[in-house]
Amino acid sequence: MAERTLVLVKPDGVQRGLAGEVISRLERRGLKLVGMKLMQVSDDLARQHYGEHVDRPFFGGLVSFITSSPIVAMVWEANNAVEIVRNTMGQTNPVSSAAGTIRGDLGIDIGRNLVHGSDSPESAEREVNLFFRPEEILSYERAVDSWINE
Ligand code: DAT
Ligand code: MG
Repeated sequence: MAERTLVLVKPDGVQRGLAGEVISRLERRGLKLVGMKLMQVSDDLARQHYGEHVDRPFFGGLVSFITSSPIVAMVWEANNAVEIVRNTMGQTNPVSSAAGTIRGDLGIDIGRNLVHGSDSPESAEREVNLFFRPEEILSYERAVDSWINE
């Protein structure tokens, strides 16, 4: 099975009307959408999701931001999905993100960087399981698949 990764359009992305833009870029890249929902992140889920950052000075702001307004949570599938999504998003800080990336084209501030993407296959598995039940992730064929993967 191809690799899966968790992508979130964060509250700033949804509020700015950029959820479709993010989805469109990932679709055009060739990844397959296998799970998606609009949701309000609870304080508990936010703390679990960002657990690795609990001791960082920005942790409180990160949790209050991600819980401040709805997000779009998605699971995307491709060979090397984690790395491809990270490259499509750009660097954590939009200031350092290349033009052509989501953050480099659409963002200004590290605390409003529009999207989340898992940083390793291990993180992806943990995060997908935090946000999705198994039955919310679908397997299906696309007619274009053989035009995307040799
Ligand atoms: P990424 O989202 O690129 O995986 P990360 O996991 O290091 O980055 O951090 C999670 C989020 O926390 C990031 O998207 C924005 C915020 N953040 C990271 N470093 C920060 C900093 N120095 N100041 C403020 N917010 C920060
Ligand atoms: Mg991260």
